[in-house]
Amino acid sequence: MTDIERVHHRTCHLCEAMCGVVLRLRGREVLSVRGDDADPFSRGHVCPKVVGLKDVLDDPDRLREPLRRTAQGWQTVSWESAFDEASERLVALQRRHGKDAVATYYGNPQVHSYGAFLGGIEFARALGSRNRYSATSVDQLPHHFAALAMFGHQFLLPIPDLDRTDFLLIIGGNPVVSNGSLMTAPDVVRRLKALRARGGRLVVIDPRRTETAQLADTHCFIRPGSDALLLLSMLQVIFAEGLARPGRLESMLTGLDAVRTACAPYTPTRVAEATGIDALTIATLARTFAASPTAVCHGRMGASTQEFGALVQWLVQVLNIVTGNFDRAGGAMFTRPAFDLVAMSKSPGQRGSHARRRTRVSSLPEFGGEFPVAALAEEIDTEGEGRIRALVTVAGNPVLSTPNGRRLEAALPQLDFMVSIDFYLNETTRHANLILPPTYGPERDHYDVIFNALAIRNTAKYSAAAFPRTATARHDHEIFSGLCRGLARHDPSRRKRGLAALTERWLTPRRALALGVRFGPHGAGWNPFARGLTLARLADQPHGVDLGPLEPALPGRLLTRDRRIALAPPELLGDLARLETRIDPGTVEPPQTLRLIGRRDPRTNNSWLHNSTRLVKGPRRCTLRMSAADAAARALIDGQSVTVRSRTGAVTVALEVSDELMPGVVSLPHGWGHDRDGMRLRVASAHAGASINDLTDERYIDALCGNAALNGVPVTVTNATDQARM
Ligand SMILES: Nc1nc2c(c(=O)[nH]1)N[C@H]1C(S)=C(S)[C@@H](COP(=O)(O)OP(=O)(O)OC[C@H]3O[C@@H](n4cnc5c(=O)[nH]c(N)nc54)[C@H](O)[C@@H]3O)O[C@H]1N2
Ligand SMILES: Nc1nc2c(c(=O)[nH]1)N[C@H]1C(S)=C(S)[C@@H](COP(=O)(O)OP(=O)(O)OC[C@H]3O[C@@H](n4cnc5c(=O)[nH]c(N)nc54)[C@H](O)[C@@H]3O)O[C@H]1N2
Ligand code: SF4
Ligand SMILES: [Mo]
Repeated sequence: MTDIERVHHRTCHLCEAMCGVVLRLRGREVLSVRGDDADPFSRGHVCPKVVGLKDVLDDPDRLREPLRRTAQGWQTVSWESAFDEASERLVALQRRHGKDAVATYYGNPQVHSYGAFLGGIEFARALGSRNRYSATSVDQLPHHFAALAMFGHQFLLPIPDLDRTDFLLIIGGNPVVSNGSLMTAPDVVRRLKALRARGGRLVVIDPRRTETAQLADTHCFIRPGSDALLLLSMLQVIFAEGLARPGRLESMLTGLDAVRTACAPYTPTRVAEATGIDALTIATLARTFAASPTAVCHGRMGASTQEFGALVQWLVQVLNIVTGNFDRAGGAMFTRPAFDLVAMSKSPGQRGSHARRRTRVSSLPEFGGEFPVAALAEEIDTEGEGRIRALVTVAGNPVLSTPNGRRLEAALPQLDFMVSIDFYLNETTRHANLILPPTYGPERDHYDVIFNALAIRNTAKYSAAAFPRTATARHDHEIFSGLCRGLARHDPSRRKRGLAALTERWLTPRRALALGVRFGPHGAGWNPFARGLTLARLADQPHGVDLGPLEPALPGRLLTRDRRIALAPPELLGDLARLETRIDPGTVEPPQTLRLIGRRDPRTNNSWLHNSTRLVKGPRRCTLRMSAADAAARALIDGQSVTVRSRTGAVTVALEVSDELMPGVVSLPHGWGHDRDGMRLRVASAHAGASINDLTDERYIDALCGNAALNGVPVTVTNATDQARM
């Protein structure tokens, strides 16, 4: 049996693009991975990272059994004793200090596995702590914030209709490298080229001339953090010149006049200096956007993880709406996914919430039941009633991925107990008392409950596991249920009885998925003879099914109380006062200050693919890029070692002089810094790099929603060898 070669089709789970892949297998071995030409959505496309499907699977450093930290080092333990110890300790700490004494942090890959996603919801419920954190608040929280305020649900995220638009304005996104975000679009390069081939235009606003900017018709440098000013001023031009034409949307809006009034002071001349974009360019951009037959503005990471992220994501949609480019082909549209999370979470409590409570130390607002992760370290290391005593991390590496990682790193040993669900002993999990390693991608079945909902076409695909998990391995959801069972064992008050207990046992993630698909908008429903989707029918279509382009969905899809789009939510209008301080010439910085921004590389995936030799080999990637003018002003030369300093720390890296960078801005990729003590990732340690989040600042946030401002951090850069003299 093991000699026989098989072919297996699935979806790559590594990023948001959902590429179809073909694995050639022999037994449990993956012989090769390539793109699936028959996948109607990705049409054979894959990126270099796809080898991560095989390399992580085969990685000798990948954990395969639970580990327990002892005075003598790491010891393997059985699953049952790991579940028992973890739940006993968690229950004991919660009894003593209250349920909130145990915090959770869910990282990015959790949303790339439906089992981890659905199981994670169950576990959080069983734990009952309000101290919940996730990668959302170092990523797309401003999108959820704007969606809740404008459309009435945190997950009603408008997606750019990439394949049909005539004008794509990208603010702070680099899809050519990231493969698209909040815009699931496999083979995005081909789609961007197709846009230009059909006479459309691509405009990129970014402080770096990125790989995407290089494909664009126009690229404008912008000073980090000033995008809200740019958008306000584009809107000012559009209103002042009578170019606002919301069309059929007009009857579905509230607040049009309030927005017009709010934008009025932001003339292009007034914001030109603060944004670094001249007034004529701003006015022309506004006019061309408004005049285009269809157009769509898409703001992503760089526009989100900055001081005014929520304002930006709001104004992006205001721009789309007032120009009539919303809920219509070629504009920003809502998806209608086969597993429709929005339809399933319509109760007021599930739609999202803001500032129902605040963090203990810095009073940061809750959003959607979570606190901003920028507050995690101080909630652990600040003494007093309500301190976090224990932490459960899932699929995350917050020491490298959240602002001021050094502070979090120092805080973790102060915990009484820590559990990590992860198959790597990484910069974060090495502080855990117990590490519970789940199965990896191809070992489990797959359906994208999140990314199908963010895709530029409605699609659905279910992939079986490439091979069954081994008897000693556990899926994420099995780990969660092992922990839930343990919590109930050690605390009988959490035990479910009767129907609730039966439902809990019966409703596995797979059954929840199957029900969601069957009763979703494309589902077969109760009738076994009806056409329409079921999980079983999807399983028979290993390349996935195309459910067509995005379709207008308004006003039906809106979940605001008055069923209208709130164009001028008071909390966002109110935040303009904070922005106003940024155009004030009184806030000029010392001339040596530079603004630090992030960067992604085609061969990395946040912090966790650096243990693949194939992916990390080649030229050094963790370099500080700086414009020639800034380098000359500091007498720095290409290739030399430089020290970058911020309020929170310093790192030393190689300098790369590059004409890509706007003068005054430097860029360092995130996810590196694998030189921490006690690391076991052999390949990654040899390519350690430095962590940008040793420089980012937990106090530098978007004060409205609490998202970390990872971009635009003030830093200084000096010759590393000068250090001794300073
Ligand atoms: N290869 C690779 N692909 C990935 C990932 C990865 O690590 N590697 N990570 C995945 C994840 S988790 C995500 S969320 C997505 C993110 O996908 P993208 O949003 O496309 O992310 P980035 O490539 O970081 O692009 C952000 C851009 O914003 C710019 N920027 C920084 N500050 C500002 C600013 O103030 N204003 C403006 N206008 N621009 C600014 C940066 O220069 C950068 O080009 O990528 C995903 N895909
Ligand atoms: N300065 C700066 N910081 C950033 C960013 C930036 O652009 N600049 N980007 C931010 C963004 S967009 C994101 S999403 C975050 C990501 O930050 P995090 O989500 O905190 O971390 P990752 O680096 O994605 O690490 C994921 C971990 O999950 C594990 N893992 C992988 N698959 C699975 C699985 O199926 N189950 C389990 N249990 N574990 C798994 C991996 O081994 C790895 O340890 O980083 C953020 N941090
Ligand atoms: S683009 Fe994303 S989904 Fe496609 S192969 Fe690369 S990592 Fe996988
Ligand atoms: Mo992300």
